[in-house]
Amino acid sequence: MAVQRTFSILKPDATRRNLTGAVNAVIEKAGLRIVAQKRIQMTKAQAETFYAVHSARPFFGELVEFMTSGPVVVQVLEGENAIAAYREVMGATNPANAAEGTVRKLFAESVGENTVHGSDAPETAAIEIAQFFAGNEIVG
Ligand code: YYY
Ligand code: MG
Repeated sequence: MAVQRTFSILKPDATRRNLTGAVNAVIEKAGLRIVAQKRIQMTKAQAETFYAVHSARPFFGELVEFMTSGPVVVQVLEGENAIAAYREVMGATNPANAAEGTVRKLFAESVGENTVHGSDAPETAAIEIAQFFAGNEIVG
């Protein structure tokens, strides 16, 4: 498997609890390299676009409200098989189902406030990276 890039968000529950460094330590210990990173306040429009695939789901309104409730850290991670590797590091969407040692098991408070986002496929990774980063902001 070739070197790949994935898009990551450290969500508002992570910034609120001052956990960005602790999450980054788990990411880096897993062998993923943070090749771009910035702290932003997501707008409602950005959050709605980002999670458009979930727009018909009952939790969509709460999801957009949560994602805009405080700063987030958006990142590009690089490594072997990075998309699947980061999904492993994150753990299951619902922290109650997340494996020991995963970010969501270690830190997440609920399925809604689950600390991290990671892309689920190469196509979505490319779209998500392009939504938040210019090419020259990514330094591998
Ligand atoms: O990719 P991942 O974040 O693990 O889960 P998704 O199924 O893509 O859902 C995106 C996001 O939506 C999830 O991280 C929290 C929220 N959510 C929710 O609040 N309640 C659910 N039952 C499912 C997802
Ligand atoms: Mg997802």
